Amino acid sequence: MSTAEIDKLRIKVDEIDLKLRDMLNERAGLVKDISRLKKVHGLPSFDPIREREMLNHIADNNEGPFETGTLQHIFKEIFKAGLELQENDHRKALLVSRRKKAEDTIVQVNQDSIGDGIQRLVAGPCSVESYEQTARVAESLKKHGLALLRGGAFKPRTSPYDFQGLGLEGLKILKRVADEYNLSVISEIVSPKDIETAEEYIDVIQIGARNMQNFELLKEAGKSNKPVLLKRGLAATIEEFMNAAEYIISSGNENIILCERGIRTYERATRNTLDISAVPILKQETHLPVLVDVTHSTGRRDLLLPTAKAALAIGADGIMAEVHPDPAVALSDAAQQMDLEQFDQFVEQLKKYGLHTNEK
Ligand SMILES: [Mn+2]
Repeated sequence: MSTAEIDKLRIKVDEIDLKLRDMLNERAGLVKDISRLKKVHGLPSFDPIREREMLNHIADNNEGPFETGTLQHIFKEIFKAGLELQENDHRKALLVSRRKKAEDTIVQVNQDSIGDGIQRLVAGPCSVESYEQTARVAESLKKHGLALLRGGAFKPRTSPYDFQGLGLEGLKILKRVADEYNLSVISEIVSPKDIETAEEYIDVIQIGARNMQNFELLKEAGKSNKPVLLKRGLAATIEEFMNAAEYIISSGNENIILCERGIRTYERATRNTLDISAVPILKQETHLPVLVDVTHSTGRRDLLLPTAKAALAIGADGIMAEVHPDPAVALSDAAQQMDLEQFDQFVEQLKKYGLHTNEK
């Protein structure tokens, strides 16, 4: 066989490849049509019985030279690609996605806005323990020109025997302190039935890591007129995190702030592993502002400043950190809260790296 003959055959192979390409794309178009109709009828995208029929159909009429098993393997890949295409379509349709809305969502919290390109700090005690304790932290925030106070009233704790928070009493303390110091308050709500009450006392409803997939709570927060700060679950993928936010936005509330707070890995040097790359991914994939909680991701006081710097450098819309007048006696998270002096240094250092404060 001369090389001219090889060239001729190769041209034919190339032609067939192009035909295969066009046919695969034509097939993908049909799969998408089926997917659309399935959605209308509420049917699942994957149908194993139908796939078995398709594989049998390929085996029935196979005359070779490919063995049936080889062909079935190739077609299985084609089926899989079709399924992925349907799932990509669903992702594209997410209301939180950048594809759905190109411009950044700016969440207004009283006089401050989150997501406007200015990097802010949200700080406060892990738990609200008393008026005096909360007021002392508020005073420190005020001194630095910070306006966003966090504080836990309802505390979902790992152990049922740990301090569970002051509940409504805690919300009342937060409200009093916020009014006295002209601050906005962010506090976690753990039960759908408390959302309405919370609206009277706080400015931002926090949904904590352990409740990221509490879908009834997400839906209820979605009906609220208050912004929602949603923390990433401790074992949640970015896709699951986005879908949790989707529950809120699809219930009518688009004022959502995402918060990366570390994920559980095999590493024990830190309490969790701060997934710093989640910040630019979430900024690319969604139009929502993203905060980094340096306290719960590290669980270590000595890592608060370096991780906060990293968060500012990578483009987070803000940082969240815990501060307590006397961390040693704190009723929760004693090991990683800063005292007021450490907090002063923390803020001063971060200002050099772009942190915004209203200080003159
Ligand atoms: Mn805490």
